[in-house]
Amino acid sequence: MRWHIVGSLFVLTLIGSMGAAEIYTPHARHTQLGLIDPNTGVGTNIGSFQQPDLRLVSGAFDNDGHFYSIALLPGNTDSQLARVDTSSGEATLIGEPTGEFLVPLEVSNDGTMYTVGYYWPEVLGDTTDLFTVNKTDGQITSVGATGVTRPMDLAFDSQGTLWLVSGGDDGNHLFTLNQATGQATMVSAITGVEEATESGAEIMGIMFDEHDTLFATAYYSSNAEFVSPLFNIDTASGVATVIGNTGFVNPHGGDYRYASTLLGDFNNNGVLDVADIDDLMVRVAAGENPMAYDLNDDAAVNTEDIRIWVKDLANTWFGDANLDGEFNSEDVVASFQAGKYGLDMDAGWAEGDWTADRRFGSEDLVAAFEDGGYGLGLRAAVNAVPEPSCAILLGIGMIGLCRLRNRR
Ligand SMILES: [Ca+2]
Ligand SMILES: [Ca+2]
Ligand SMILES: [Ca+2]
Ligand SMILES: [Ca+2]
Repeated sequence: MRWHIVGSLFVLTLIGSMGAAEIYTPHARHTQLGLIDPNTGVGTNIGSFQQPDLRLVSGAFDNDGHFYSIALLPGNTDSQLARVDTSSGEATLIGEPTGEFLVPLEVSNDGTMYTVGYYWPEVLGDTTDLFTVNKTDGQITSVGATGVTRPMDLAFDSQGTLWLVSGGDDGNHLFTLNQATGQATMVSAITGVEEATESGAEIMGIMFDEHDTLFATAYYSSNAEFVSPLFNIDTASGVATVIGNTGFVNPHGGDYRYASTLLGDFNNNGVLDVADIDDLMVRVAAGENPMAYDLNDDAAVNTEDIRIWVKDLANTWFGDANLDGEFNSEDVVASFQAGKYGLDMDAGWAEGDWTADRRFGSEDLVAAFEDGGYGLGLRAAVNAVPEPSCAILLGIGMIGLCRLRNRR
């Protein structure tokens, strides 16, 4: 009985923390990913970036839930976009180095990624420009000069205003940036950081929550180890107030992840999308049982959870590759266009894997057609579900599948 009570409390605790808002940040002098509870300031380490020669200096959530950072190459010779797995901390470099020295990173609500040049001509950078970043090849395009020489972090507020915090000679100052020209306008000088830290640390990580509360962490520029509190900053006055101690040594950059109240919205972006079902299918294929993915609370993460996500939560059909609620020729065309049919290559939901084995093959088409939604329109509008006829299958050129079905 005692065990049962303890077990139940444990489960309740985990469920209570699911979907909680969290701040993700590089820490341990750019080598580890950690998360900070915005209510208490308490930090929890996630794991190493597993890039021992690189320093990751920033963090930004895209609107699909992916987390990106800027990696500084050895000797500050270059910087490169990276994507970071928020479960493990592992970082993967994207494209090629940019040829500039960059530190801040942020993504707007429409998915545009921004960074700013760090002016350090003796080493590498000779620009203070605001840049947009191509998330596919990591390359940058100038918007215009900010005029701020030591940009440290960027953050969007809920109105779409882009904020910047600076270090160096302009240290502990908040600016807003004109997104058409790049030009910076100083808003306030931050006070209260030195008093709280007695170290001369400066704010180098800023992030807004959905209510436009500005959170911040501080960094100490010398080689000394510095454990930062989480601060709350009043943007108008610049007054910084300590929320609690992160326990993190020299956190830098970082971003706030919104809490989603939508079941199955694993990437916390407010919609059930391909990224969510892909995430769930990867967990099922891996044979892990992470509780956050257990949609029916049976302590297992398996095909039944996938069925619940597709049928009950997303209210659609297996085979609906583009998740528009219908399974039709568009989905079949799109999945084949991904070019992975019959190949030993990783395939996601949009690429034809509807059986969670990370491959697109005839068994996926069988599973999708057996679900019975082909050509019936929105699942939400369908009551009776007739079997798809061989004529439909022949019509889209799946003679093999038709034979296969007839043999059953
Ligand atoms: Ca989602
Ligand atoms: Ca389950
Ligand atoms: Ca569809
Ligand atoms: Ca498959």
